Amino acid sequence: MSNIHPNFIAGDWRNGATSLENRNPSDIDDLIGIYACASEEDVRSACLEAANAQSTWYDAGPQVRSDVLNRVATGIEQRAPEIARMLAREEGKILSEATAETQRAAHVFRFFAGEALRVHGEFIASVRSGVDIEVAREPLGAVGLITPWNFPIAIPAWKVAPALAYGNSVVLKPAELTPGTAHLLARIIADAGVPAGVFNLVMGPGASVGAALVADPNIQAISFTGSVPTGRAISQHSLNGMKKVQLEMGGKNPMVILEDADLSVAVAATLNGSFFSTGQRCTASSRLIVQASIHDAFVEELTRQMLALKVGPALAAESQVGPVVSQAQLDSNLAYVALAAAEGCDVVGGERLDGSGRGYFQRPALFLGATSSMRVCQEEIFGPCASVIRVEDFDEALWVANDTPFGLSAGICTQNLRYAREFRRRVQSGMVMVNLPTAGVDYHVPFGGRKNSSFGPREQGRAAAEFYTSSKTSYLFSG
Ligand code: UN1
Repeated sequence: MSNIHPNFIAGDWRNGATSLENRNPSDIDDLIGIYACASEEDVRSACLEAANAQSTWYDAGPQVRSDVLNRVATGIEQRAPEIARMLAREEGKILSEATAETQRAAHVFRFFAGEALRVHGEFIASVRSGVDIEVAREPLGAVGLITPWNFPIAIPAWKVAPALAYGNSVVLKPAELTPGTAHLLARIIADAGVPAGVFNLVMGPGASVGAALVADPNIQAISFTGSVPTGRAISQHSLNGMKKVQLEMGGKNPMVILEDADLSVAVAATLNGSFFSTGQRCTASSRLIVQASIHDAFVEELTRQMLALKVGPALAAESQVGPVVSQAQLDSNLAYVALAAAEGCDVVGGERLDGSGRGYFQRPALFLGATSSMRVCQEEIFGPCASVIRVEDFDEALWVANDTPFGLSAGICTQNLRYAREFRRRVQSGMVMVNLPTAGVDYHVPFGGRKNSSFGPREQGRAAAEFYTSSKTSYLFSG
């Protein structure tokens, strides 16, 4: 396959100096394509062109921006089968999940096509007579967006769409493991009539391409989703350059099961939250905090359903759980399975499985008999593994739920309104789910967390305006 999928810079499709192979984690003998890596010079050029093009895009006005975003949504819908296949093939999500994610991306673009028409300001009476004050929202300029491999179209969509809606220009750096989906999205954005330079795609490793983007003086803000160490490094570099920064990082999300829970609701929510998408979601439920009186019944039913999950190639119709994304991630997951046993847990599942091709398959795992201070209960694993912690009552459950450096999403299964309300009020997380999986969020409401999970303004919904705009307070005296 000699065809290299190029970067998109200043309206041109440009090959980089080097390239990367994109392989299928369901079968690593399947080469999906070869994707260009941007050089430092490419990144510099993309950032400069983005900065130069931004004011034209802003001046074009809300109708033009809204129309373009609507065309992107339509383009995604029209090419949804192709995008979903690519997503499943390069990331390993099963096809139904990949299809749902693709639809979500189209919805996000439609939502922000509407938001482009609803940029609000404020008029405030001055304390001085004859003076009027207006607070307006303006775009930031050129923004750098760095996205992870686990949602290869939804996360680019929920960063690119608001950035463009509010009049910014964009340089997108997708994860090096999943450039194919981002590349298809870039083609759709280019075809939707975005002026040259307003949207740019630079592919390649974070250490070179991402770092060059973060350091570039033409970039006013960075929005990043990924790991805590990378997020921390990005925030420090952004601070040096006085860039605005938004970080979405890890989770160690609790799912509390109280004794009055509807068992089938609790098991369904947990199965989904812990193991669907191979557990590769920052919103995955990785700590199952179960009241003693329901513990055995819950664990028995969850174990039965977990072991019945069909793990297999992402594109096979019968698969319910696809492969782990990469060899490195699989090695890390298997090391955590060994660690759970070493820390004293009773491990169910978790072993490497042979698929039909050479893929990174792993059986989902439960770590029974865990306690909150164990490393497997404190560190994000990012795989199909969940620890089960037995607690006596609601107060202990809440304490354990909050005993983590993360605070993204938190779930509780109960039919008791008092406990549901108390949990909603006192759990230290950005999102709370009652009788629902911790993962799988709506696309039109704020997304984000507390502690090590997030930094900066929330993403998605109307909250996205906080990050992608800057407020300007103007005073007018007419004399
Ligand atoms: C979801 O659970 O629907 O990387 C979205 C992640 C999150 C997105 C989760 N930023 O897993």
